[in-house]
Amino acid sequence: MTSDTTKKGPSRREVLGTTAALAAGAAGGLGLSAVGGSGAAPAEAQTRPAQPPARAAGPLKYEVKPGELDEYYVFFSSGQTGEVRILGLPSMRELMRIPVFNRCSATGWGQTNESLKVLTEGLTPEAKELLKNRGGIYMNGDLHHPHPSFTDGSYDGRYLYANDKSNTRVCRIRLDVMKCDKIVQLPNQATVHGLRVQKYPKTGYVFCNGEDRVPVPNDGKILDDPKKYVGMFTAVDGETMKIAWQVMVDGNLDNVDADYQGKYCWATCYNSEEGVTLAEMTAKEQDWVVVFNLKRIEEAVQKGDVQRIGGVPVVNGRHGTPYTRYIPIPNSPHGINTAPDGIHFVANGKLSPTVTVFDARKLDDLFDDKIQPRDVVVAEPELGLGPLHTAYDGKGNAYTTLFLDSQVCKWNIDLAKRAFKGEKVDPIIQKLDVHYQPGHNHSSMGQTKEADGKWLLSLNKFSKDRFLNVGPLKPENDQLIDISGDKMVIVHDGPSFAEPHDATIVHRSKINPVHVWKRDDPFFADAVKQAKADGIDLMADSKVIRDGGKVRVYMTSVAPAFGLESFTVKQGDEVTVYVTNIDDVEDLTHGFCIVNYGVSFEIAPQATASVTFTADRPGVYWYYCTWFCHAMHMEMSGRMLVEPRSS
Ligand code: CUK
Ligand code: CUA
Repeated sequence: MTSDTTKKGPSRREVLGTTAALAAGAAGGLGLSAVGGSGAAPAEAQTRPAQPPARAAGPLKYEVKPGELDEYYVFFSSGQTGEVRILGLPSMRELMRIPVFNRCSATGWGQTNESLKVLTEGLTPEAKELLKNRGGIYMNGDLHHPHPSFTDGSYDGRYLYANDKSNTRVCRIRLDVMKCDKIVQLPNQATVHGLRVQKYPKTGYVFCNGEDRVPVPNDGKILDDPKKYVGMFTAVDGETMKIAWQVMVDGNLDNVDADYQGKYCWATCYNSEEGVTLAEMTAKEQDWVVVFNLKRIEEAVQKGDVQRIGGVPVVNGRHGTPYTRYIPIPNSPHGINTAPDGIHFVANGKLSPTVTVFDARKLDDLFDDKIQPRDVVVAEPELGLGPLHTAYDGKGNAYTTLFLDSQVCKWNIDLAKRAFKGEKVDPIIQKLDVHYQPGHNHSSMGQTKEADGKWLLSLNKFSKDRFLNVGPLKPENDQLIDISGDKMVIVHDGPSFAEPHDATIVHRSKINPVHVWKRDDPFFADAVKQAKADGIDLMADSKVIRDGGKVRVYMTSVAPAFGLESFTVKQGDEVTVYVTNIDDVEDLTHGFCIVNYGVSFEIAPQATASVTFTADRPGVYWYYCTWFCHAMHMEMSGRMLVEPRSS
């Protein structure tokens, strides 16, 4: 794969692809730009027209002028950066970052008491033990799959869920304030990769694929004995963020998606060999899609037909049990995507040039053993090399990324089914070069029953020559594609830092965040409670409360002043500073930073935030506001005076 990427000249395929696009451009009245801007590896640069290519004249407007707002929110994962990013579409401007599994210097995520509660309360006992001498929190995350909550088959604007592959956690972000409010670590599981949510009747469950197989419990008694390793699937309750149940499976689960009926979810599953080396994992010609029967699993949990491991109910869902079915498909599949028609779902071949199309209406019969597993397959078109993920336009077409071919393939589900039955039809409608090596792709509202067929994002793993050289570490390249016409047209290249795997494109009508915090918000309820116990009115009082060796410093912030111009503590005190932003003005955020003390955090309008630290160095330490808030912002400061310990 890598060699294909690194020495990619103008291959025969590219030349062919360009020719095809030229023909298509002429037919569709699309100008040359879609071609001129694409496919150009460095060696080809000289043959490019001297003039920059004109903008694609796709039918959709994609320029968002100053003062105009985007039509869609895009929730981007950030891979190994560990955060969630919000983009506007079609402008592709980055609007905000939501820290989740990372530490954030600007907001104080990972340092404020409010964030530490979120980051620590859902850890397993084993992780708490591990992190005891490491500050209590993981410093890294690998966030792959962000998916908003559903009601009745479409987004309801409540929450966004995402996985951390690196430390087996699942987070929830509140879409009213765009902050993470819950993180749970999954027991009995090593890595959580695929994550999708229940679409109907609502979310409901958050489905979490365990990818790596490990011993359960993983306490060192079993080591190099892979036959005893266990693969696990988890359903988290999206309301309580507690583990609802787990299912023990065969193989390694990769990606997952759910139906539109609330009956099933399905996951791609590789390593049916259950090996631990690359050669072992890819030895067989076949792997599976695993289908989970939600009702049967719930009944088993209710009846107690479970083992309790690590405090959660675990159902045995291996081959031959009533809870799952394993449908054979070609070796090492990757993405799995439910179509907005509520009927079809597609597993992407990765090592196989095919995708496999299933009909969800046949699953009842499969679970009643009236048909064979492969009878659920209704098409298996060959699309090209390295199919990874598929998106939909709601008009019967599918768009599959071809990693090795560096293309997006548009194909028609109905034509693929007819070809599968033996008719002489070609399901492939168009192949478009993307730059380069796409992973996920996403269509506007395409993961809901309200798919609108307007935009497609191709999240490409390599950017190479597409941007100014920034050194050996290059950005990824996210390309915006207009799919509203007969032909796909690339209209925008967007660099992004490591590494948006996945994204969700949500129409702005579905999301309605607040402008200022509500004072009774649960996010800082602990601070409000403590203040009440100390007789403090957070909206008015700035005061120091001494409680033995603990000192609580309460102060307001209102542009351009903190409620305290100085406060005094003793060396060795455990100090908690609570800052309440009493400004009630949209966009008027303050920050609180103590110089040389490593303390810094954000306080948005009407919020309270706090940090606890030990005042272990005596001296004068200025604190200042980090968020430019006023003409006198530079003067928004004060002094912490730390008296030396009297010996
Ligand atoms: S995975 Cu990254 S390209 Cu983690 Cu969704 Cu397919
Ligand atoms: Cu407050 Cu700057």
